[in-house]
Amino acid sequence: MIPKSHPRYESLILRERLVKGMRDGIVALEGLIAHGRGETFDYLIGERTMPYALEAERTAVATLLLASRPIISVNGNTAVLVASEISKLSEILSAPIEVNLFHRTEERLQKIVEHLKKHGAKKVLGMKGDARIPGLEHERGKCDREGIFSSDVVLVPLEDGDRCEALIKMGKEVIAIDLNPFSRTARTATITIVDNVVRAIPNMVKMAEEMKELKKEELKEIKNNYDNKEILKRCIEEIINHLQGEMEK
Ligand code: PTJ
Repeated sequence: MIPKSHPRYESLILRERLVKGMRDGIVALEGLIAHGRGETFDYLIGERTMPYALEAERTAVATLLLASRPIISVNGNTAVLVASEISKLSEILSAPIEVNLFHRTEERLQKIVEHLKKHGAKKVLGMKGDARIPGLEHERGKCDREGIFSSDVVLVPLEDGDRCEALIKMGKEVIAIDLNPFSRTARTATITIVDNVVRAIPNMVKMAEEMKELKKEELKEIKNNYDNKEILKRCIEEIINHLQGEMEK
């Protein structure tokens, strides 16, 4: 058992949840490695939501509220880390969830769907796999025709660059949540949220609750004022500042 007094309590609890998720057949073994990479970048930004990330999260919510067919793509890590929060976001935004896996097996897919439903998700797609994202040969190319395939805006926590690029080529707007601001995903997405999913999704739930009352024009204005390149630049500047601060301690 990890004592609450441990200085790295929060971080260790997340690890425990992922390891349990892996033993339960929800998280891919490779998901543990991906989490480790995420932890490193989280350290570099000081394990907090930076102002630029809040701006990206707000714009992401505006974009999802304006979408005609929004969808939330979920993989193993996301399901274990933020199942209830993702379900809540899906409900507020009227955006279905689709399980879409890089290391796809029907058994794991089924387990993730059940896990999400247990945590409040009403509509979970992904089991059909009756369409393909053009240009993707690996399993993540398999998706549902009524879901990701025909969506106009896709929220993708923990993405791999390949699919992000392919979705953009299909004419979709892609919102990525990725702690690595240098990844291909971060560079390709329409909106890049450089934040931990465990902070980003609860932030977005709160924002969606408030912003769903806004007029379309107000949401469009938020979108129009957003510049993803600038956000990534600010993120890297913040990393440099944070490291400089650490050096001077
Ligand atoms: O469940 P599956 O089969 O779809 O497999 C999922 C993984 C994560 C294994 C697969 O998508 C993968 O290999 O991803 P990558 O290419 O390693 O990319 C994961 C990205 O997510 C990396 O850039 C990490 O920095 C980032 N990341 C990891 N944990 C978090 C994160 N970003 C935000 N929040 C996190 N908690």
